[in-house]
Amino acid sequence: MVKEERTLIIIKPDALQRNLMGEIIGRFERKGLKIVGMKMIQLEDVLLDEHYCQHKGKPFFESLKKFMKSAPVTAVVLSGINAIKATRLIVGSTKGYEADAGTIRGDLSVSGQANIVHASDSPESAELEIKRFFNSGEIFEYKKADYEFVYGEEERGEML
Ligand code: 3AN
Repeated sequence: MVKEERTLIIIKPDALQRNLMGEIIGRFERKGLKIVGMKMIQLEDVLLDEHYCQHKGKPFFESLKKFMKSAPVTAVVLSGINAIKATRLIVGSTKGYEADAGTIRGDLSVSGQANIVHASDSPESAELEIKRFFNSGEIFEYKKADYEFVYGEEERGEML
């Protein structure tokens, strides 16, 4: 039986301004990940101070916050087997100019700051971040029509 994980992505203001939102969401859909929550949010200091607390005091911190407040972001909860790792692989490493080709950042960004999308980096941060951006009523459970083709029999717990 698959152990589904949930993870959070945040589509950043640069992606909105560059008309890349559909492209980004499409990449996760095509991978087979399931969208179980999605909303636009105008970020403010309180949430950003919490979300980026590990960067507080770094030279780029204020500029990062200004960028993240420059337009609404879209927060998305994705679900699937090993979704946290799969999502980080699709997103690519932090700096667009050195991220692998084929990843979102590698294909669509040349920046260390304007790098299109945030993705939770561990089960612990995924849980915290989903709670930070979503109420339980904003996350949905439903059966997706392609489930039997996205996963094998054993993963679905249907082996005889
Ligand atoms: P990731 O998003 O790959 O997990 P983190 O957590 O190290 O990377 O960085 C969080 C965000 O901070 C990045 N997505 C990026 O927007 C910004 N950032 C990280 N390093 C820099 C930097 N050297 N200069 C400007 N912005 C940065």
